[in-house]
Amino acid sequence: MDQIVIENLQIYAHHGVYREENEKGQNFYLNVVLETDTRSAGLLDDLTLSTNYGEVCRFLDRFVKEHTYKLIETVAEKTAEAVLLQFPLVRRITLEVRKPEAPVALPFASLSVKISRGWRRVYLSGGSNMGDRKRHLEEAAEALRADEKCRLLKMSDLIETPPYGGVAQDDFLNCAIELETLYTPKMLLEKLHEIEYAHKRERKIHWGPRTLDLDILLYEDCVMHTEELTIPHIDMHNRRFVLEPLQQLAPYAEHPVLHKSVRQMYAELPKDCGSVSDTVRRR
Ligand code: A4P
Ligand code: MG
Repeated sequence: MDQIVIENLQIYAHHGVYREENEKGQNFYLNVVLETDTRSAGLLDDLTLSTNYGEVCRFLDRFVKEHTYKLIETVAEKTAEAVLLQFPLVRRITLEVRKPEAPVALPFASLSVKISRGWRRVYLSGGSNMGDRKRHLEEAAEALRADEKCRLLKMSDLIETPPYGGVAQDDFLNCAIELETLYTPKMLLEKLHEIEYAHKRERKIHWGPRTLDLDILLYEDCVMHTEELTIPHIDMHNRRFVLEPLQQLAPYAEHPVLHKSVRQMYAELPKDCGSVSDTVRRR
């Protein structure tokens, strides 16, 4: 990815653990690398197709002056997030916050924290088989759209599917959702649980009926397994109700463990594995 680079932007601000630092202030220096596609702007010589580095500098100056944090870790974290939210063409930011006048009673050249943050491409699966199923799924998408740390890119058709997993229950309405997010996988799971609970989701029977179920299928090419979260979703490759809508959005997305495309996993499903009965168009 192309880069716009800002070196040693000097900002007088008041961050620090000590009271004197908050009262008197000191110089901070920011090194910034913005990852963004500059090709069209470059070819057409058109600033509106790029990110104006002057605006970024003024934004950084204002943001770092207006807030007071104890840690430069926090300055970096909050500032990186603010830039990603403010400048939509920036995909990723690497930000170093230097504090060369830090009160350390020893000789040193500089002290800094350097972090890298960015938008992550994620695929979710949505399912409902209680109440107004269509409304639950559409409101879940709305809730994600309303969250500034998520950009909902695409939603598949809603498809009617027979229950999978051996529990006798009503048919489901399922969909897949593509989004970009600033959340980590764990934070995203918390957000999804929050949306599920807002839809009176109760966790009673494993694989049982539910007003709303939101699962993380893929999170970039992340592979992780903890007590509360497995990515890619542990059973996605066996589920027609997952792969059919996902195939609509991302046929060539790759499962980072099986190294198969969504299209290939879908083609390899056994014929009798929960065939899809109907498709409910969303609009
Ligand atoms: N968890 C681990 N990995 C993930 C992940 N990648 N995404 C943990 C989301 N959650 C993940 O999930 C239990 C816990 O799994 C979460 O708290 C999280 O920490 P749950 O949805 O609360 O519980 P559950 O539904 O009882 O179990 P499970 O295994 O999540 O069920 P599924 O896999 O969600 O399947 N048939 C059709 N046709 N359509 C459906 O949508 N859904 C299910 C439920 C069964 N049959 C279905 C459908
Ligand atoms: Mg779930």
